[in-house]
Amino acid sequence: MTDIEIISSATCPFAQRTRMALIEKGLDFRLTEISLDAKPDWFLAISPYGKVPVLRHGDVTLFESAVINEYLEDIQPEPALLPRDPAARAKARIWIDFANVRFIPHVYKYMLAQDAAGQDMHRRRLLEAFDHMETEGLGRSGGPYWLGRDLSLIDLSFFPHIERFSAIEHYRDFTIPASCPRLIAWRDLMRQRPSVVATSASRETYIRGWRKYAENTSTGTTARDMRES
Ligand SMILES: N[C@@H](CCC(=O)N[C@@H](CS)C(=O)NCC(=O)O)C(=O)O
Repeated sequence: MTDIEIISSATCPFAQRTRMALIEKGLDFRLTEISLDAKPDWFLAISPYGKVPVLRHGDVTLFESAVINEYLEDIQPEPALLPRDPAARAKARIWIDFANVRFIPHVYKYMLAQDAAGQDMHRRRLLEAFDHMETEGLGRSGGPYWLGRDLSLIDLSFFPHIERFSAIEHYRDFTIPASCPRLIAWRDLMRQRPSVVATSASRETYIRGWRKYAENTSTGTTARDMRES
């Protein structure tokens, strides 16, 4: 029996990052799914923000998907998902920060916004982010992955939310623009990876899951944090 456990909720994109990293590294893990609508007390005791994913590994308990993925990189360096060179490693972390701070929040805020002005603003921010990702990310590396030939934690950080644009398109009639062909080719290549196949759900499932954001009815901490930030 494996001693790594991931606590997730069905189709959480942040937990998907971590599940993909575990699969890419060939690490066995146990998946425990909880309902975010009825968070168990044992979960609240180990998740200070009330969010999944949480990783338990022996006596180590961690939260925040980007931090968990770096921990996995440290305990299982092969296959490497970050460059070894310190400067290249730092630059990779800048992209992961970009995903967390400058891209993903606009996805949620765009969905939560119920008025045209709010939606327009976050749609514009997403278009700027897509342009930056296309030219400065995949454009500079030459692809097919974010850092070139090999998959990295950057690809894992962006992919789950890129994949959820099928639901965003359903609710907001907006998706990755045709002016980003590298991004579209990257998404299609990522979809073929076993780590994606094993952790993905159908478009219908994503549409069901994102209704609470699209209609701004979510009572969860993710929506609350996005409304307040
Ligand atoms: N920054 C966190 C975000 C995690 C997150 O927002 N998870 C969502 C599920 S996808 C959650 O658990 N939300 C709790 C809630 O909405 O009550 C990470 O990267 O792990």
